[in-house]
Amino acid sequence: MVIDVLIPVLNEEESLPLVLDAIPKEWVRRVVVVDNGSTDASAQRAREHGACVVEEPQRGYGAACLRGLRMMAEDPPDVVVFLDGDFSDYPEELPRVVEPVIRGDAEMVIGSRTLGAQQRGALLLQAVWGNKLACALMELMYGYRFTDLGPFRAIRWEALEALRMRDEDFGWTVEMQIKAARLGLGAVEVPVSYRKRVGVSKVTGTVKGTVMASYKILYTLFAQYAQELREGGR
Ligand SMILES: Nc1nc2c(ncn2[C@@H]2O[C@H](COP(=O)(O)OP(=O)(O)OP(=O)(O)O)[C@@H](O)[C@H]2O)c(=O)[nH]1
Ligand SMILES: [Mg+2]
Repeated sequence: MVIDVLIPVLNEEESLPLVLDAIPKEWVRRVVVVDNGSTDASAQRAREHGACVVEEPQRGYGAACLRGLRMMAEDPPDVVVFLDGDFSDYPEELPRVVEPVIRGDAEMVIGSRTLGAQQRGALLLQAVWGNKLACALMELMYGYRFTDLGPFRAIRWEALEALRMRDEDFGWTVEMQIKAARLGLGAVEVPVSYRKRVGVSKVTGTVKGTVMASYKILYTLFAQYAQELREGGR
């Protein structure tokens, strides 16, 4: 199976080399770093550490992921692994995250930080509670039991295409999960470890990021559910 890794990045020059060097190379065909208009040396560091770099000027986590996927579509892998560029995740756990897909046990695997070993203070309180709420709502809506909206995840290319991902910012992770639930994709979670990031926080470590992410996650959940009800009612 061909595995590609996608890393959306905004100003992560310190952490990105650590992330790239920790990816188990023998498992991966290519690593695509999407540089989302970084003003530091992220793109240069990415190239130095063996990644393909694509640029996406439109800010936003989802916009960067969509750009990376458009690039991959020219020669798609069997499996895409998403990973953050801040060195909070442990890239060496990649085999654990892709194995259920390789074995054919799942179409999508979410690396759950709540099931795994977390460094104290790595997952901020707002992230813990926000994820709990989002997961509880998904369970109520679809009976799918997730424990996290973690960024470290793997999905088969065809499954990802079927999801028709659209979110251009903070709703990206929850959109993938709720659409997977709507389509009835085989999804599992595996525990992943999590530590404090290297460098400056962009999302849950900032008030603005937290408010925007919370709003967008809840909006995405209810918008998807409303669409489901409308379509179900036809
Ligand atoms: N492409 C892109 N990436 C972003 C943007 N904002 C954040 N990121 C990246 O998304 C990942 C997660 O952002 P973080 O700042 O770590 O947010 P977080 O994980 O909620 O919070 P921390 O506790 O600080 O780790 C990192 O790899 C960032 O570089 C953005 O606007 N565009
Ligand atoms: Mg982070």
